[in-house]
Amino acid sequence: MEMKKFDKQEFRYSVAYALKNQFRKTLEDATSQEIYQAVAHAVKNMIVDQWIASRREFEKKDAKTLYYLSMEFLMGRALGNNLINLTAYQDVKEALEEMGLDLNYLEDQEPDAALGNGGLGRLAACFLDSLATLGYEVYGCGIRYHYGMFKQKIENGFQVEVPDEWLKDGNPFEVRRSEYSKEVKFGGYVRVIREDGKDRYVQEGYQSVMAVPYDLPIVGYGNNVVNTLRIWDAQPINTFNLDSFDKGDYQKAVEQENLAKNICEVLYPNDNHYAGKELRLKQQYFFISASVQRAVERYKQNHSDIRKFYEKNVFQLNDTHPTVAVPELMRILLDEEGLTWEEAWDVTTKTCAYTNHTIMAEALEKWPIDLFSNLLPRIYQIVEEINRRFTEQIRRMYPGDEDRVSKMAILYNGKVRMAYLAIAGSFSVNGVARLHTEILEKQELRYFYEMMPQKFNNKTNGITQRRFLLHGNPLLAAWVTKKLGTKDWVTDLSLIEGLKKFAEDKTAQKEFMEIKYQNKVRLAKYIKEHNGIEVDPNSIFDVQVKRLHEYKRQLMNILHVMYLYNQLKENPDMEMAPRTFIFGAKAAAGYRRAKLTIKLINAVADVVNNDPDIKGKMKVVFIEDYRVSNAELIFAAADISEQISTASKEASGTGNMKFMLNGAITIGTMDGANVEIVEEVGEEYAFIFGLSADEVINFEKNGGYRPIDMYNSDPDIHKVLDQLTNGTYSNGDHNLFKEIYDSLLHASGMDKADMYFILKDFRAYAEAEKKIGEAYMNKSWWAKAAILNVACSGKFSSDRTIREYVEDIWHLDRVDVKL
Ligand code: 26Q
Repeated sequence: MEMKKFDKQEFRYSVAYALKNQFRKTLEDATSQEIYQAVAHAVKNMIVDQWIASRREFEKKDAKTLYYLSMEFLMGRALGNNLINLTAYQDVKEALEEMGLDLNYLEDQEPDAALGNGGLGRLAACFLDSLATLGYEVYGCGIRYHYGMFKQKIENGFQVEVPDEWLKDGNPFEVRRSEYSKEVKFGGYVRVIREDGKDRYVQEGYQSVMAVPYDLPIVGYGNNVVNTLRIWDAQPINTFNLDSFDKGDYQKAVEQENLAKNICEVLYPNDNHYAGKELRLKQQYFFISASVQRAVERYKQNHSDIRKFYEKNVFQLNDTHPTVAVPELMRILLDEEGLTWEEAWDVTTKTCAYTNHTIMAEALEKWPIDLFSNLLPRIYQIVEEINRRFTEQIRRMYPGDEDRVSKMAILYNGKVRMAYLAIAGSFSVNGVARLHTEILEKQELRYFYEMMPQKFNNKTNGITQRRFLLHGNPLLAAWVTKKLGTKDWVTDLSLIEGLKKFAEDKTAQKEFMEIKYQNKVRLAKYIKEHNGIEVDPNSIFDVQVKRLHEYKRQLMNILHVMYLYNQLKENPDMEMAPRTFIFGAKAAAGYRRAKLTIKLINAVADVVNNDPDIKGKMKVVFIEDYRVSNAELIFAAADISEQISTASKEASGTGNMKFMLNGAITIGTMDGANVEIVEEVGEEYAFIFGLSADEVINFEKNGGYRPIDMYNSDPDIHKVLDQLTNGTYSNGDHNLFKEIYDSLLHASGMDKADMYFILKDFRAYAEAEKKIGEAYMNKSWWAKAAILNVACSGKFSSDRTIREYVEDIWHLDRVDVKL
């Protein structure tokens, strides 16, 4: 691999040039934001030649192209990551120091690109990093939301959502590509025109917008490969381009302008929850239609037989959100390319592949047919025909089994079931961890698995070690390199198992614990600056950071904190290792119970942190605005990783892997990828507790369990629950947390009491937490366990995940880029 050498002089010149050109300023009078922008421009300048060379090389090889279609790309900051992958981080840091500038400080001037909610969006970002690093061509296709994931403020303990103005100062890395703009049509009706004995379908009376792509570079690590994240923005159709029919229609011009304004305005902040909003479907079709149109156009530039489209292109659907790609590709092949239905279906089902990220019923997309067919009339016709043929096929395979047909139909009960459409239209269906895939095959999608087992496969998630170790934890990264005697783990994480032999080495243990301590000091400083709370870096940092959702059971965590506090109040001299319970989580803006849980955490923090009786033995911190950039600091500083979802509910989890890579020990249930984490590191180096997935599923099938019995029989649980309604944490207000209390003890509407088995698992959880306290007293055991966690994290690199996708699903061609 040959890299261009870093030219310090050229870089300094490049920064000064950008400052002058963009802001007509010199270093002396520029603001920090302007200097960041200028540095970013200089870095983009280092990237563009590789970007161009990569396109040329992929084209020369006629490499197969992956389109990773996703409503979310949770990229975080680009500057530091790009420098890391250009292998220029140190050089640039030094060059900037000579100019009197601090790279870390400049990195902090960049807003996170938060075009995603949580796991699914961040997975897409990790995959792009791995694909470029491994030398495969991909276009990440998504939406250029003007407002990403909201910024979270905590006021009086409550979450307040503030708009995320990430584009306010412009985005120095993006390139607008108006030459690839595509028109996208909504509404109207379909007219059938009879032409030479064939029917032609044309959409009329529609409204349309222009989709304009913006490209962001995705830099591979040390290999000159640069891929593209293409995010589409909407622009009103130029009135000059209106159909002669519509010219002078003022009303329509205004409506189309509004449509363009609305479509890309904001990311829906729901994680794992479907809300049937029309605008959301508009967003989906908007970026899918533009992406598919462009993919077909690009293929046709160098290939003549559209029937072989699938040989050079593959579409990966990131959950069901991009599923309209199936009927949209059909539409283009049928209506614009003139293929027969059989030919078009052959191409489509050899091009599309679907990833499922959840089994939570409330997350499944089911669009009302009237909404769907009014917005996308031609697409709906195609879905009807797909459904007609699909149900016919079911009837052929299972004659007389109408029950099965209704369970599998794409159109059912006035709804379009997007997951079923995705499965019917794809050649591959994958889950994101072994347990999750098994549950799909045996429970949620069992009829589909029975009918087409060959489509189903597992791809256990992964994370990129470039961002979450090399960039996020430079001290540990340097130590790993020193101990292994090589930096090759950066592109081959399996090598990290070489650390195993140091797990019991006293010097290594001391060095490791010292690094963890330094990272805890760094996080403590961040918490002091951003939350105004002092935390003790000598205490155990017990951390739960992830989206707030009932199934993730942040509530169980804070109930345990309340329980522990009660114990300490009764017995202030109780021997225990000091603990800092750290939370970070955004709740969907409309998710009342989740927001109330945030208030509860902050209310408990207020009481506990201000109580002198407990002599600093415990603290509770809620970190405001948890996001990719501060996540990097948090993982590096964690001792304990809380992965306590109700078994069977967390498809995989990826935070669990980021903690492990940074030497935190897991307390968790046997859920999602936790199962595989424990398999790698060994059960004795994790704290596993609680119901198994099978047990949970069995309870659910038999109508739940009786939490009221636990309340009546366990005095500690009784006391904690009563504190929710006796004003202990609410200045005497008995009502504030009543909803939470009720959710644990009483069924309501469709919901069973304690749907997520919090009280059922509480004792086991408290026991596991207690073992943590005891284990921490034994410093050498702890260091060994932590080092083993790092050493056994090799499987969880997204490089491994991507290799499996390439091998089993995508079959991409690897490319070398020389400059
Ligand atoms: C759907 C319809 C309308 C509005 C929003 C949505 C929506 C948005 C985001 C539905 C789901 C999501 C996000 C899901 C998600 O992040 N799932 C997580 O995916 C991770 C990567 O595979 C897994 O590790 C997690 O276990 C899973 O929860």
